[in-house]
Amino acid sequence: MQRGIAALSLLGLALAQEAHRVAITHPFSPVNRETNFLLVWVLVFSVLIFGVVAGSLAYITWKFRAKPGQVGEPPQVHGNDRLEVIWTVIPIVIIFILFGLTARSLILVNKPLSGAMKVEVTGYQFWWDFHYAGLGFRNSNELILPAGVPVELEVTSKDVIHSFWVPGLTGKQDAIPGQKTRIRFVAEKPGNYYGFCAELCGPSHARMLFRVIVLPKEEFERFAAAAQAYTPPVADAQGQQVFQQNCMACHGVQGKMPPAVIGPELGFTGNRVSLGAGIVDYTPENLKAWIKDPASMKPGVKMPGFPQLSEADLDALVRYLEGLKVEGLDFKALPKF
Ligand code: HEC
Ligand SMILES: [Cu+2]
Repeated sequence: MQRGIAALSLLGLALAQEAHRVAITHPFSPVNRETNFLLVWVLVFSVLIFGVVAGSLAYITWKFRAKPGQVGEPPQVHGNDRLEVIWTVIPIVIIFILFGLTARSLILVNKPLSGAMKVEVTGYQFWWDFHYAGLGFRNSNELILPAGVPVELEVTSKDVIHSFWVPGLTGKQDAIPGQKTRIRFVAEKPGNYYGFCAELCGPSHARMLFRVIVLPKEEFERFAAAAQAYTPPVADAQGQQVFQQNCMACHGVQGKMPPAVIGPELGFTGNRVSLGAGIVDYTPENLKAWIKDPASMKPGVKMPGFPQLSEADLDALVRYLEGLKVEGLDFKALPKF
């Protein structure tokens, strides 16, 4: 019993600590503030309607209860024109107010942002690719953005329908094969934001997460410049060889991309805060465990495991991947939202 209570309170604590990941009540962009504004008004009217309906029901039940000594049915009331007009007009007024507020929000949220930075977002089972066509580089599973700069994401999918969602920054947008949907927002505060796939897309849908890394503008510009001029460092020659023999067919390393995009871009692995499309923190241990047996971390994953690699080869490979980074940037220090 006591154990159960302890476990439950631990669970409660954990949930409270992680709640921020899905709480749209902590808006960090004008789009989310708009959604939040709407949420409050819908809630106000819902509470009001619930109060009036439940309250009058309770009152009427009490007022017209059977009195002592009463026999048979009490006098019946048939219709009340004034009351009926009132309870028709009030809901119509409420609907018009909510319609007006919603239309206003929709227009604001969908307004094109001038000078927006464009990023192509592609959903795959079960990861995300981010292509900065204008800047000439790619990253996967971690969308790196400048704070205070409008961005426009062009969202699509290469297999089934996914949905791009960053609760702290923006609403959901479907990623549909063969179609481009747009999502626009300004991330105001630097931080590490949790993102989710919000459309059931297969066995590891729940593990198709991602991160949005919002950097101060100067820091983003430094990263983008370094990414454009990037020559992947070779921290371990043996590791590079193992990579070329086993991984290059599916994984790109900036510029040296495979002919078709099959797996995530690994060019900035050493800068990562997460792995496996946001399911675990980035650490050399998790990286090694992933390469050995990704399916144990992510059921249904489309990457084969590499249990045949020797420990020495694995360690060399991890050292090589760790070295793939832009120096002088630490995304792990960013606050998490
Ligand atoms: C047959 C294609 C294929 C091969 C070969 C392959 N991978 Fe992958 N890899 C994938 C796919 C697909 C994913 C995305 C899995 C997911 O998250 O659903 C992935 C994910 C990863 C990730 C996580 C990336 C991230 O953004 O979180 C790492 C790291 C990785 N692979 C490393 C390797 C290494 C190292 C090798 C070689 C030993 C390798 N992969 C071989 C297809 C492949
Ligand atoms: Cu998905």
